[in-house]
Amino acid sequence: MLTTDSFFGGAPEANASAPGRVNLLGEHTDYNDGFMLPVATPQRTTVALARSGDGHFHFYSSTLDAHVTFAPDSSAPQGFGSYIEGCIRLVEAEGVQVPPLRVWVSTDVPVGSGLSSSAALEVATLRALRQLLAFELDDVKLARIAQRAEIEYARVNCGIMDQMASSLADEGHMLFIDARSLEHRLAPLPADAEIIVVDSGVARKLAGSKYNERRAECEEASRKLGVQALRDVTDPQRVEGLPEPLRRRARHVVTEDLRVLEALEGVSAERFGQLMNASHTSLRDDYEVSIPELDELCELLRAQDGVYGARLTGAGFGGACVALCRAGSAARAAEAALAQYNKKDGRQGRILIPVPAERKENNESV
Ligand code: NG1
Repeated sequence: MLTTDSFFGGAPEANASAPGRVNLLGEHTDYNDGFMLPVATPQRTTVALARSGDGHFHFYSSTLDAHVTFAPDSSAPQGFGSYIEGCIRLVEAEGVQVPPLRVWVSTDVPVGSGLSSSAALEVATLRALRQLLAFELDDVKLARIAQRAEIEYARVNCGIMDQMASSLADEGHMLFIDARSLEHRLAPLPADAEIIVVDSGVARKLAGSKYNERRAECEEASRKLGVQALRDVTDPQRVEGLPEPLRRRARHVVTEDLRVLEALEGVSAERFGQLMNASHTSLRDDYEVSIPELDELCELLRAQDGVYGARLTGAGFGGACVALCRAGSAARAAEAALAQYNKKDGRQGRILIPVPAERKENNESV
């Protein structure tokens, strides 16, 4: 594994980092122009840069111990390099000249668990490019470019939540995002509460194809209702005349937006937990993006002392659950839930947040 010293032959010229995100409420609402409430993860991705001086791009991921080299008139092979190349090309498209670079990446954001390691990579890359080349780029525009890198270069047709969260959220607050206007503001977490995130250990295999299917269903529901996007439906009764499964898909999105808006008013931790539970039920029954392991993990988390509510977080079909807990009770609640969950053969659930002490010490990527 290469250190920055050995990769750059000295110090890099720029160095930036960005977090992943955990979404507390507002799932599958971003591509419906709706609302969401993510927080930043304590885990971050770091990107260091320097001019390569040899006419080639060289990307190195110390997490994967993988190296990619390509000439400026060709492209990086699909993989971690696509995200970085996408950011570089899109910055060039903004009129900034980017010289051939050496790019070093390291992350402890868990990959494939729904904490947006890809957005963290894009946002950290753009921050490092902004630092090196000293061009003007505000944090919202940065998020938009990061989202385009994901769509056009990594070929994932995502909404804007992950990149907005990585660019603008912090660990101590929820970031309210309006995906249509990109209006955003930090809001306090419920008083005396903290979050835990527990990975189910189930990889998100169907996420890509089912994600696109859900997007198409939402677009069809909007067309039938004569609205630009489901965000424009504020009365859940309006979806009741839609044919199935569009009725249930639209009902999830419309009620989820209402849950976010209620939570934003500053509800108690108990009420916030109820809204999270209702979100999970809606994702499971109406949106059909849960799996039995996530349902079970949420049940086990809710059964622990001090847990106000729990839901799957991210796109679903595997990945992680997030729970809101009384301050000081999160780690113990997660351990107790996992002790039950992992009793079944082959299960490898684990705590992602709060970052377990031994992982913190080793700065271990998970
Ligand atoms: P994750 O869980 O990071 O794959 C996906 C989308 C988001 C959002 C959520 C569902 C990507 C990269 N991101 O998140 O834009 O739509 O699902 O709320 O696909």
